[in-house]
Amino acid sequence: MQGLDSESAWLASSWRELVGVIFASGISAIGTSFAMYGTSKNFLIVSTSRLVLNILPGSVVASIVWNFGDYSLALSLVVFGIFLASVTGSVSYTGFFLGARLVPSRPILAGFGGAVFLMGGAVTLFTGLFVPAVAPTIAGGAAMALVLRRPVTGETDQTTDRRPFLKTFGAIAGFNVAAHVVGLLQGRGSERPGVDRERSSGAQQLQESADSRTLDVGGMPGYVVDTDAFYKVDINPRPPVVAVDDWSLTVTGAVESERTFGYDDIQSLETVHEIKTLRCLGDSRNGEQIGTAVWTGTPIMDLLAETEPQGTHLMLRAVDDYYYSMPIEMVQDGMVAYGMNGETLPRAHGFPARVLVPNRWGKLNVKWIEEIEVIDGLDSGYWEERGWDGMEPVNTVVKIQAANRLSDGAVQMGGHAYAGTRGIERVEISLDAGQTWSDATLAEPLPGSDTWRQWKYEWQPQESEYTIFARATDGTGTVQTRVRSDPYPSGATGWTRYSLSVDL
Ligand SMILES: Nc1nc2c(c(=O)[nH]1)N[C@H]1C(S)=C(S)[C@@H](COP(=O)(O)O)O[C@H]1N2
Ligand SMILES: [Mo]
Repeated sequence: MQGLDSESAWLASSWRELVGVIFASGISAIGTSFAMYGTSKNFLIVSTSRLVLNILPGSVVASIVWNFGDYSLALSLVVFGIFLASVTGSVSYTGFFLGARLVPSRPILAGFGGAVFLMGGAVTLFTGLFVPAVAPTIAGGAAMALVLRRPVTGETDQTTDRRPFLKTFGAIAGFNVAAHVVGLLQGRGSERPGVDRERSSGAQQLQESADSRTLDVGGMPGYVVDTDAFYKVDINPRPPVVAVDDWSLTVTGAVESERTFGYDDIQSLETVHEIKTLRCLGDSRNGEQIGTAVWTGTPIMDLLAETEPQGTHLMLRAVDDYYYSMPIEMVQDGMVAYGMNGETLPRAHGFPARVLVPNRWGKLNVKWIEEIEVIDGLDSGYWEERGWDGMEPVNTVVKIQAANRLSDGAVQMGGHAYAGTRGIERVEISLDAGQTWSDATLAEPLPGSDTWRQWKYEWQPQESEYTIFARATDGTGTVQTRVRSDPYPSGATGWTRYSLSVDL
């Protein structure tokens, strides 16, 4: 009897119990990690998702980031949460089992030790983070020891048998809720500083000039897009939370003197404001991964000049381990931005600071920048490692972003066209699938050399079904190619097609 007792005291006695124990342990580990690190890069889910993205093939990563990134934050947390809880829970159960088997006289203590040892080792091994692994590991191991400690005998009546078990689970659930509250509060603790009035007034002027050039078309993004509506693409399940006091931007590598700039140092350099468009390399012809904002920051060359760079290229590195290398001349007119649309740069867009690179795809505009290394020769970049291409200037594209019916029965379409610093000279619309073309009305260009251009087109419909094409001519006089290609690997090409049904 005694033998059976002590044996069943450290083993789950049914499948249901086993699953419960595994999840209690796994979730406790995640909860503790969240309480300690919020959504910084040491949070177990963040480091695991990074690890998983590093293992998966590039095309899968792209579709996860582009289809699920940011929008289904909750989903990715739940999916990674369940995955991670079952893995860490299983690992600690195995550790517990082995520990208890090795020292049958003290099964709980030895089991706890085994769980912590195995899970701590696994977490450290997989995430490369030792310190952040310790606390969650202990919490996970403790949860397991707690649940498996319940008195179990073969003879006890089921109902009385279950109570301590439920109590323990209740306590663990309570602990996890508390841990999550602490984690949420943590993120809130690191506030973002505001922007002073003088600085925001420069941005305000650009915003007003954009507003004054806006065409009267309902239902499309602004000539300057609202911050909330601005697309987001990143490799993180949640944007990293960076505290300004802990943050700095260091210029290293082939320089006369390395320099580290704090948040205030960067703000004390020359301030510039610029309207600039960003478009993701993964954006499809009429996709929505494009936007234009007023950016505030300091010219990146000013910052580099202080270090007297000796190399020809840069490697930009970010808090989330994202990186891109590029020739220095590509950032000749680039900036380190800390403001967006007159406000402090939002976390999702790279707070405390991001780099803006003119005329190139969004991927080069590294957010949460923390190191600029001066190097000799081109190294690689995050998406290049995953099979993507596209260090070239952006492709020409026309976005059809609104189709309205006016009170006189006319159809009105509108949108934006973008060709980087080449600019947009003409947008044409075909209502007959590309046989004949008419010019759309263009808005006055935005002030700024790397911006999209707004257009609209109106006509009285004669038919109930239209297959519409839109194409642009860039500032060099080149008509956009009609050859259609997918975003992978070097950006979408071709005329934008749009099917429209009209009630006559
Ligand atoms: N650190 C970091 N920078 C990043 C990314 C990222 O995942 N991490 N994504 C890049 C990509 S692919 C694009 S298209 C742009 C998107 O910028 P946005 O989210 O501000 O629109 O940021 C780029 N900079
Ligand atoms: Mo991108």
